[in-house]
Amino acid sequence: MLKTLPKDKILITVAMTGALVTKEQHADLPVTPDEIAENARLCVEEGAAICHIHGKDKNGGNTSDVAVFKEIKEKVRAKSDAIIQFSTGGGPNLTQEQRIECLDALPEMASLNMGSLMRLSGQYKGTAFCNLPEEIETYLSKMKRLNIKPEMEVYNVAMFKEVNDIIKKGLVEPPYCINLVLGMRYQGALEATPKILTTMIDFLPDNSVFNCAAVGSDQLPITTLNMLLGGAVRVGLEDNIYYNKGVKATNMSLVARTVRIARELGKEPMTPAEAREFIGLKPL
Ligand code: KMH
Ligand code: ZN
Repeated sequence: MLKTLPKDKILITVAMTGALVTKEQHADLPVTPDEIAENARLCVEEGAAICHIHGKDKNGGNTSDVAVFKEIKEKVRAKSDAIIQFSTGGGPNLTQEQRIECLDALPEMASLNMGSLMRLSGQYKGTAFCNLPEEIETYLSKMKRLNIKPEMEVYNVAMFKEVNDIIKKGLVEPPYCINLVLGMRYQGALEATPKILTTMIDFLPDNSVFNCAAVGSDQLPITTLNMLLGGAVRVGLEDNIYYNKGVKATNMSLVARTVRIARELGKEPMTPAEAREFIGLKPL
């Protein structure tokens, strides 16, 4: 059986910064550790429990610098009790060896990408977002050693093979946090449609807590559908910079809208403490 959320609860992740959005595209994108920490505080106030975080260098580029991740962690923790989840997807400029380095800053959770996709646009067109089975296992064993809970990022049904393999090998503990990422413009990624979301849910292993991220204008309808189906919701500027057509969002406005919709459906947002208990993290 899936570990669906209690009917009266919603669990919200905010993906605040991402790898691909720039300050030029969105002036309010939080990039520095101070900006990320303040956004995290405000998003938790609005109802987010988990902050998914990418690190940036002084020029706004993706970085693997552990010192940056340590500073982010310290500053976020000083302002809120958000569950801190670092991205090991990093960004297209980073190597496998670099992407894993953020784990040394000891986040509570980290993303774990469950297979490979091909980039289709921009400077990195034709280069793979590469996550081979042995690389997934390397990431996982470091997470296990450092007591960091993985959130498995699954972009298509083929990636459930990797999910099932690591479960069979006992490399990941239940409940399994799985983020269904739909609508990425990469070859091998699936569209964000209701049919694809429900199909992906059919493939989830028992004891999964399932989250959903959907890109661009699909974020609102598809994450709302996931909420109705007993899953968690990921919103934020990493996946979508618009509140509605032509109107820029902020991380806080996207979280606040999710909470309003949830409340109309009789659901209250889990606090970070409640979310820690639900997904099996140690209390702070
Ligand atoms: N933006 C997607 C690539 C990661 O950072 O590791 C999903 C993601 C994965 O957030
Ligand atoms: Zn990310």
